[in-house]
Amino acid sequence: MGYLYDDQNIFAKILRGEIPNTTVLETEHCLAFRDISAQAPEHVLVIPKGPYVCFDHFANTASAEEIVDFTRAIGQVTSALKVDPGTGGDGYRLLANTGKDGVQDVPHLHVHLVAGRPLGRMLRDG
Ligand code: DGP
Repeated sequence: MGYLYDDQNIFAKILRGEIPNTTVLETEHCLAFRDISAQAPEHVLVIPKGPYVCFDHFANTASAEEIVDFTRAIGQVTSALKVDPGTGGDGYRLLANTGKDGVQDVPHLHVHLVAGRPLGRMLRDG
């Protein structure tokens, strides 16, 4: 079964400028903006501009240029937030909630980048 992209999802509206956002970084193929319900001092969502529902949809069908841009954008955001350990930052966590079991609320691929406090271990809730 393939993916059907719903262009009325909230991130599609953000990309079209119909809903405001606090942009951290914009590239040719990506937008990074602050999560409206931040769960850490730094909580940024990085999304591709293309109509991809989730990570595997993107990984399997996006162009190499889009994939490189997305990966580099995440790297640039870690630098902008000064959380990258390579330059002395305290680190961060990347999460891409996907589908029903992953509890994905917005059906447009987004990576959560959270940082700014100790984040604990993963998957405590089981
Ligand atoms: P997920 O559960 O992984 O699909 O996360 C969706 C995230 O999107 C959630 O952390 C809250 C955030 N969010 C929802 N609506 C908006 C919005 O209108 N603006 C911004 N900046 N973030 C939003």
